[in-house]
Amino acid sequence: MRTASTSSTVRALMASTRSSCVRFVAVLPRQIINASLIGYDIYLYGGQVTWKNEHREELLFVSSKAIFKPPKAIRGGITICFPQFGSGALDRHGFARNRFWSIDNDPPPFPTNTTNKAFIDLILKQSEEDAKIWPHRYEFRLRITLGPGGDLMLTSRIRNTNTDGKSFTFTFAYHTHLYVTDISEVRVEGLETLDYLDNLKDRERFTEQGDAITFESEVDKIYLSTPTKIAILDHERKRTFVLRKDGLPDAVVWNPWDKKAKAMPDFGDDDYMHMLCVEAACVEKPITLKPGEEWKGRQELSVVPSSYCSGQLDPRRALSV
Ligand code: TA6
Repeated sequence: MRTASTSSTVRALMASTRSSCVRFVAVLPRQIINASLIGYDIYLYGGQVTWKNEHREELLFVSSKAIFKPPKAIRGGITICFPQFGSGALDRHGFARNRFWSIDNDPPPFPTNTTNKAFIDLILKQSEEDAKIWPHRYEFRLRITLGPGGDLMLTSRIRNTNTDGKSFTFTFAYHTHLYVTDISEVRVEGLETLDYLDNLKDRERFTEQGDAITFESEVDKIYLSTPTKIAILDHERKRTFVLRKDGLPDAVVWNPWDKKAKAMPDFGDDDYMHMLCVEAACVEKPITLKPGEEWKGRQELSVVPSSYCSGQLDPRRALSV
């Protein structure tokens, strides 16, 4: 792990194995962040990330039945969906989540307005095997950054490196499993009144009604042209996740609820009560890159105390953090 300014502040990057998934435990240097335990785990299989606070509590949900072994992606954390979100010509959610990524030990600097950040770059490129199912050369650079306050930022840079002059097209999502105390006490702010595609109804288009998004049954929606900031309020714990995004116009919201939870072998029967997926995504309008072109998509997560006034959560305060 490096800071944006210098690599000499590397403090801890330990590799361990959990079954056959290589796992890196990255801990921020003490001089960068007071609570040195705030951190994330990175799994090279799928480039998956989990995220903890200063009490070593998981901020992202990881299934109680998660399988830390290929070929499936780990059920939890943040999964990369590329080059296809959902179903289509490729396997569901694309192949990136089912490949081993490598670490770039000498990453290029990105333009950034904050210097006090620690980051690690993962890289995925075309393999011979993938060329048969998706015949495009690309470089996917995933930068995982931990901000001074413990914020988790993922920046994806995907470049078309085709030498045959061909463009390629893809859809994308940061499949983000948030840990929530009790799903029935969760409220999402920032998506109300927007249009969405309902995955439970063959992606039929609807408009969200009402002034609050709460949960009492299965939900699987792709909200379109969403604002760059979404708040997920965990009423029970009085804490709010703030999701900021850039380059990713859509937002997926998913909870399988009880029946589907029971049908998933790597998901505990009651896990649905403690998970909500809110995912910065680009689904409705796929991205096309010509050779040499690069696309960038960023998702940043932070946790703040919820504002709680007279029994009502105040969305304006949550969103202005
Ligand atoms: O992001 C929501 C979603 O596309 C849902 O449709 C749901 O099935 C979920 O992803 C999980 O997909 P997976 O292939 O990981 O089981």
